[in-house]
Amino acid sequence: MPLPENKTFRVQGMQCAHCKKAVEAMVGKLSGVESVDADIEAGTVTVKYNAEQVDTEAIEGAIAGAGYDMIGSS
Ligand SMILES: [Cu+2]
Repeated sequence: MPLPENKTFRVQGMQCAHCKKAVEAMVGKLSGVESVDADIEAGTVTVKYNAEQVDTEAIEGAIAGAGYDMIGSS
């Protein structure tokens, strides 16, 4: 088993607990995603995932699908 990767995405437009839940639910649906933590204050979404099952494009797509704009990642 490969070690899970961690990536932090900078996301614009998350403002409340509902936004946090929406993003976490959308990203959490992807198979291969082990955990998601959206931080409203920081404007970041930290995702732990298995890179053999899911890629950053799919994660970015899920964040966009929840209605938020990605402004970068690290
Ligand atoms: Cu909200």
